[in-house]
Amino acid sequence: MLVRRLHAATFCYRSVSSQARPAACDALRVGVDLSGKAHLSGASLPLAWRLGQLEFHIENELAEVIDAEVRIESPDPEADVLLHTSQIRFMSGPSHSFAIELQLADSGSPMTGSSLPLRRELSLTVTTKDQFGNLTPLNRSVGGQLMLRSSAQRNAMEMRPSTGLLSMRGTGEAQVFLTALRPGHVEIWVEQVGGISSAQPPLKNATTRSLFFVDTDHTGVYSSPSSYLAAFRSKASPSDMQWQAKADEVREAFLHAWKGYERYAWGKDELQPVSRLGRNTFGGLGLTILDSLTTLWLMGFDEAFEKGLRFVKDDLDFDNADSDVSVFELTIRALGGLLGAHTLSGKEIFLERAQELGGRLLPAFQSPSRMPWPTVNLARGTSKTSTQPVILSEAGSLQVEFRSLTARTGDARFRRAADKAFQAVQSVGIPGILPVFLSPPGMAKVQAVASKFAFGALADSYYEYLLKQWLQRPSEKNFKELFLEVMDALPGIVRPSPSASETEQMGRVVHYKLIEMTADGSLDWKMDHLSCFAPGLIALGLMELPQHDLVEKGRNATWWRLAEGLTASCFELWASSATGLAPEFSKVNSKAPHKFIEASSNGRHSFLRPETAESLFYLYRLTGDEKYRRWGSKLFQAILNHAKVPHGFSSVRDVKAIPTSPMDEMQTFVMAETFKYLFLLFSPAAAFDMNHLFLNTEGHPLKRNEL
Ligand code: DMJ
Repeated sequence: MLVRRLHAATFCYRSVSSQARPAACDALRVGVDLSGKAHLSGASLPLAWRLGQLEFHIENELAEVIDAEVRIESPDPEADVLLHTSQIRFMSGPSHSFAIELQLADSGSPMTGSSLPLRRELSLTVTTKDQFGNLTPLNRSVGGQLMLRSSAQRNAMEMRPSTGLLSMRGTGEAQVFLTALRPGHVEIWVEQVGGISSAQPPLKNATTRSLFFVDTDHTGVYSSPSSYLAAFRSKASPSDMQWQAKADEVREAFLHAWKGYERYAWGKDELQPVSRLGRNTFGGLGLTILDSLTTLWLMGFDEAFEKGLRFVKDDLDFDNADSDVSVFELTIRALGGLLGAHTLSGKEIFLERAQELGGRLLPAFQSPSRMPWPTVNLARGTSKTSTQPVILSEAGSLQVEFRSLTARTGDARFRRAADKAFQAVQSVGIPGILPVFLSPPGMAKVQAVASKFAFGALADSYYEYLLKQWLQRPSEKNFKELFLEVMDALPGIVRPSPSASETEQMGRVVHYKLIEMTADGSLDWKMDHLSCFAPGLIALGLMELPQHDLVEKGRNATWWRLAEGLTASCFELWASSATGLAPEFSKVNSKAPHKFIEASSNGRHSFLRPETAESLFYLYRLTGDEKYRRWGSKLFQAILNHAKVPHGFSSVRDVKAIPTSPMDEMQTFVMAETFKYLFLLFSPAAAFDMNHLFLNTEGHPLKRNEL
C-alpha cells in the first residue's frame, strides 16, 4: 500500500484584496476527487477545513501518477467568501533506482540464467524508476549523459552505439546492444558523464551487474550427461556401432570403480579397494570425485554426476586441506577436473570452485624465480620454501589450466603466474629437450641442473603443454616453434633411429623405443610407460599443425613413423607381460633391433596408467585403423582380468606374476584417464569434439582458442 501525504495551508478571505475573516469561514468544507484507483485514507476524514490546515492521506496500490481536484466549498450558497478549486498532480519522485534487463536481440527472449551466450547480440534496457517504482526520466536539472560502461577488454565486447550512450526516452527507458566476443566474466554499469555528478547517487555501485559469457557452441548445449551420450551415439558409424558393446563394458567397469569409491571412501582422496578404506593423499579434497567428473559426463552417468556436483557445491572445503600437497597434482587433477566439468556441463559452480582453488594455489608462484614452490597448503594459503631442484614437468605443465581460468573468469592473475613460470623455464636458454631438473624456485636466475634428458617421468607433460598451449591460443606461435624444436631433437633419444634411411622397412612398423640420455650424453637403455603419451602427442601434432611446418625437414614422414612405431612398442609393453598389464618401465636392449628386456624388479608394478590407452585414442583418430581399437580391447581385458577387485580396481605389484598381488590403491587417474581414453577409443568421434576441445594432461577437456 502506497501512502502519500499532502499538507497544505489555506486561508479564508472575503475577497482577494481583503484580509478579513468572516464567520462563514468556519463552516467551509473540503471536497476531493482523485483519479485512478487512489482514495483518501480514513485519517483524512472528515474532510473539514480546520484552522487553515488541510491534510490528505492518499492511498493507492498502484505506482501511478495521481490527479487530485481539491475544492473548498461552503454549505451556504450565499456565503460571503471566495471559494476555490485546485488541480493537483502527484508526479513521480526523482529517479531513485535503475534496473537492467537483458534480452536476446533477435528473439526477444529474456536472459535470466547466469550464463549468457557468446557472439549473440543482447539488447540491454536500462530503466530509471522513482521510489514508488514509477518509470521516471532522470531529473533534467542534473544534466550530463548516461553511458553504459563495461570491464571487458578491448576487442572482447562490441556495443551499439559504440559509445554506450544511453539515450533516455521520456518514459525513463534507454537501450543499448552488446555482443560478447570472448568467454568469461564481465561487469557492466551505468556512468554519468558531465552534469552535476554529486546530485546523482553513486551510479556505479547502484548499477553494476556481473555477466558471465560462455561459448554455447560447446558448453551448456546438453542439459545432462545422458543427453550428451545419446547425442554422440546417434552419430555412430557402422564400425562405431560394432564397438558400442565394448564402450559399454568400459562404462560398467568405470561404474564399478565409482561405486566402490562411493561406498567406502566418499569424500576421501582415494579408495583403497582391497581394505575398503579411503585415504587422504592430496589434503582431503575428495580428489577421486574431482578427477572423475568429466568421465562421468562423457559416459552419460546423470545421477553420479549430479552427486559429484552436489559434493563440489556443498562439501568441497579447501579449508580442510591443511597439509602440504603437490601444486602440480592439484592443478592437473583438481583444477583441471573442475574446469573440465565446467567445459562440458557449463555449470557455473564448477568455475566458481575452480576460481577459489586457483586463488589458493597462487601463493605457490611467489618465488624469486617465479617457478612454483613444489607444494601448497590450501587451508593456510602458504607454500613452504624448498631447496630441491624444480621438476621440469611440474613447473612446465600448469599453464593450460591457469590460462583457461583467466579466460573464463577475466582474472588475469592466474595466467600471469603460469606464464611467468613458463618464461622462467625458458630462461635456461636450452633449445629442444631440457634436462629434467632445474635450479630450485628460490634461485632468481634459473639454471639447468645436470640431470637426464627424458620424455617420461619428471619431464613428460612439459612437452605436451607446448603443443596444447598453442592449441589454446594459436596466435602465440612461440609455443608451436618450441614444440617443433623438441620434435626435431626427439630422434636423439629414440632407437632405432627414425631417420628414413635406417628404417626403410618395407612398410613394416618399426617398434621404436623412447629411451633416456644421462647428463654426460650417454644413453640409458630404459623406457618408462609414462613416455607412452608421446606417440599420441605426435599424432595430435600431425592432425593440428599447419602443413608447411610438417613438410619442412621431412617431419611428416618421421612423425608418422614415430607415432605408429612408438604406439606399437607401448602396446608391446602391455601385451608381452604374463598378465597383459604394462610394467612401470622396461629395460631396452642396446643392440639393434633394441627389444625390450624383462623389467627389473623395481619397475614391474602397474598403476594402471593411461598413456598407452591415450595414444591408442589419438592414433585411431589419426588413422582410423581398427587395429588400435583391438589393441585397446586387449588392454581393457588385462585390467579386468588382473586388476579388478570386488570393490574397485587396484594397482598391482608385479605384472609378470599370476595371480596378481594387489597394492590396495586406486589412483585417481584410472578414472580420470585410463577408462576415459578406452571409452573414447570405442566411441564415435562426436563423443569428443577435437575441433573445439583438447584434453589436459589428466584427460580433462579444455577449450581451444579460448584466449
Ligand atoms: C597423470 O596424473 C597424468 O597423466 C600425468 O601427466 C602423468 N601421470 C599420471 C598418469 O600416469
